[in-house]
Amino acid sequence: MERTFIAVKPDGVQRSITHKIIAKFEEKGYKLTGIKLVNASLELLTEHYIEHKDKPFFPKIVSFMTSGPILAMCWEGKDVVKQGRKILGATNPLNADLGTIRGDYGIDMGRNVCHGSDSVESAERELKIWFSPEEIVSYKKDEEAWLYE
Ligand code: YYY
Ligand code: MG
Repeated sequence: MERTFIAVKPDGVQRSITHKIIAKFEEKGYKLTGIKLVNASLELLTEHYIEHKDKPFFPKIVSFMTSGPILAMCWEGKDVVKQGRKILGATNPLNADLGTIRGDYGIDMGRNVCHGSDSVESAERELKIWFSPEEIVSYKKDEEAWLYE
């Protein structure tokens, strides 16, 4: 089954809305297979945001992402990478549809509440950065028979 890396950024943790993000993925039918709070290091974030390393906003995102704990999660299910991005909404919360996390809970781009992997390859890469293999738990849920035909 496909997996994705979803994180609630420091703003989402400080604003006590981690449960809103978890609820969206649970309600859709996705399975939580890894979860932990992380005070991310500069090294970890540089690896995570390697594609943005030379962009002008890189120092800003690193400073924001180290400003408090991040809730790191692994979610599993059919098409979860693409659907996860839809659940989070557009990068700029002002362009994000209402009903999405960023659309419902964000205003500024640099305070957009959450992160979601943008491809299956990114997801595998990011999960390796944030989790050790034993922190991702494999288990069966009975409701899967009612979710998948
Ligand atoms: O994947 P996603 O998070 O939707 O956007 P990215 O283009 O990968 O940028 C990562 C992160 O950086 C974004 O969530 C907000 C922040 N950011 C910013 O603060 N200012 C920009 N001009 C672009 C991105
Ligand atoms: Mg991205």
